[in-house]
Amino acid sequence: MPAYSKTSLSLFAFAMLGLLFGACQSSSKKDTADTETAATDSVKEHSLSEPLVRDIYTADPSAHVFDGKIYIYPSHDIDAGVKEDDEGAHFAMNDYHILSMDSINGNVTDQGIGLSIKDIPWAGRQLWAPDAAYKNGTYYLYFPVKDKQDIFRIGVATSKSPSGPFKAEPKPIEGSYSIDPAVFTDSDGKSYMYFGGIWGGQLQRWITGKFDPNGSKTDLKKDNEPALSAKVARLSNDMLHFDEPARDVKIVDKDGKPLLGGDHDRRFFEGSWMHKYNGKYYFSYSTGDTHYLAYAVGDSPYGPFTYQGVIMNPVKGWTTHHSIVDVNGKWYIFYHDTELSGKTHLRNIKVTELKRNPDGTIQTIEPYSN
Ligand code: FUB
Repeated sequence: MPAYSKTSLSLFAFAMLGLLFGACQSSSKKDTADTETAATDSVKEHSLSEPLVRDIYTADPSAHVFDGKIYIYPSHDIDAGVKEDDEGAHFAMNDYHILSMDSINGNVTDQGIGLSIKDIPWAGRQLWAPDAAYKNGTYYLYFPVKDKQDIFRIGVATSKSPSGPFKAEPKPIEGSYSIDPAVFTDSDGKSYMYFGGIWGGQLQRWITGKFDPNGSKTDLKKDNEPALSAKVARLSNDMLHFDEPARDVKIVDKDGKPLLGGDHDRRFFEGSWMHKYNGKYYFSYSTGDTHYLAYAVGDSPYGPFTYQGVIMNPVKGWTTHHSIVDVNGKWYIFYHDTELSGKTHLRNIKVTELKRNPDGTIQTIEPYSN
């Protein structure tokens, strides 16, 4: 989850602004700010949807319907003054604000801080994309954060209310690593956690099953080998542990062949999500450095999943991360871009309808008009 600028945005306005930005690099801070304002104005004009929240920066929205209300569990982006690097050090978030809405077009209520890094006993730095789940009267907040050795682990915190505050368990979930937990509960009541992210998310450092401190900081660059997979593990009945060792989430092409590491437009990078539609399991994810939200479909929560296509074309900003939720029989995708700030690490969440074709395939969303 690094900080390169996106190459695939095609809007003419963005290209022009890029030239302008290049020409202004040696100018004052004010000139840069003016350019960013112009950039965000252009995004605003062409955007499919509006930012849901404007007074704080939010990203990585995991949305759920709990008790008939929509709850959103996003990252809370801040400008911590940390220098940008390939591993996303500048994404230095410290807490989560939980948001709620009575309906998709309704007002958004900020329920306040649901969990702070200072209240997680084992945490070091960088509170990244969370998710939430409900079971037997308790709400669970799952979160990735680097431990004191600077290794990403996944923790869990509990509350009796979907809006928190949440209390963190004293240790990370045993057997967990990397980032971006997404918890899916199947119709039979069993819950599964999907997780993992390459580059800054450290998944490539776990290929042997143990953390390799000298491992690659970015991709493995093994283009002709099967791509790194997201992981999935069934959760225990108390939702606090893995019930089994994590397995690979295999994504294959239409001929049943695994997607390769060099297939950057289609292979998994980060930001897993799972939803079920008409008995099929839809695994969706970000392709990272090519900035697509893509999906693959399978017959079991474990897969294998056959690649189907793109759910959303690239948004403004390096990262792209989403969730898909059924609200009263209509499906929505929550996502983020950088409309408000024009800066990679200061994002804002959005929502739009997800439409399907009669055969269940998802129609590709274009987040900006030309
Ligand atoms: O918000 C930090 C990271 O950026 C998330 O964990 C990734 O999915 C990307 O959106």
